[in-house]
Amino acid sequence: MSFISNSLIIEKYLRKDMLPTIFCTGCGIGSVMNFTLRAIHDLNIDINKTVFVSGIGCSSRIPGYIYSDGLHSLHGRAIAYATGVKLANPELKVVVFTGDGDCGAIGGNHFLHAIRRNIDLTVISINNFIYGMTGGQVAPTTPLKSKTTTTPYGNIEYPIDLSMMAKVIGAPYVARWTTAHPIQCISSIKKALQKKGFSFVEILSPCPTSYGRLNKMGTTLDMTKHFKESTINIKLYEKMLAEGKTTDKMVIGEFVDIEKEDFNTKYKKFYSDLK
Ligand SMILES: Cc1ncc(C[n+]2csc(CCOP(=O)(O)OP(=O)(O)O)c2C)c(N)n1
Ligand code: SF4
Repeated sequence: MSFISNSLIIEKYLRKDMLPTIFCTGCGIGSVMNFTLRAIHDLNIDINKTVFVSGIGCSSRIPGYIYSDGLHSLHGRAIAYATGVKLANPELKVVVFTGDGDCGAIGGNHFLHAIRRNIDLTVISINNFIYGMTGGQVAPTTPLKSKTTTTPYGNIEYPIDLSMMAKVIGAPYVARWTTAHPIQCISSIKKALQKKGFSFVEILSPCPTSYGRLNKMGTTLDMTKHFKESTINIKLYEKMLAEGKTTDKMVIGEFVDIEKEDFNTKYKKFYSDLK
């Protein structure tokens, strides 16, 4: 567990001239940034050899606040830029922050193929079930019946499950938690940062301004309680399934943790064998 204080996190890792952040009061994005920096601190990772990459969205603003090299790129293209960074300099640790829209809609293709290639990236997807930055439009992760500004009577499209997508395509590390699970988030981000290959951590996060307000979910505290009540750990879920029971709750936990040769290692071996 991380024992560094918030003020030390700010002192050591943030660009103070960029503060305060643009995040609304009660938004979960700041918590995800905090979890990531705690994981980096605990692992003693050299921030000067780490590049933070993002697309466009509220969640994609994170790299701008971290005192390190970063790329705030185009909507949906964070993973494509990150792939370029990793191929150009395999010594760098490359961390992507991506919204659920950025990752699963416009960037879905890059997400899929980076997993398929097993590029050594840590991708942290902040899933607030909506397009936060542009005013609360429907996202590919918006649950059925949920209200957004483009589905004022409720969403009728089935949502995609980003973590299950990452699992079936073959990512060697996949976990999903919520901002109501800080210890688990930090622990999974640490595992993801140490994994050689594509690691994916999805964090369900409150957007009180759009998703919460439109769906009458109350304050951030209410939304946080809702995350605890509406999720079930994979271990418990599997036990339930074995007993022939089922649940509507969203499954959270660690879904994959395996070893699998990453693209850069394969590439290096392939060309040295040709010589
Ligand atoms: C090519 C392109 N299309 C659309 C947009 C408009 N746009 C900016 S952010 C965004 C969605 C943001 O939602 P998400 O990725 O889930 O991130 P959040 O803001 O919720 O963190 C969209 C559609 C854009 N900037 N560029
Ligand atoms: S609009 Fe939503 S996601 Fe964006 S900063 Fe505000 S609360 Fe966070």
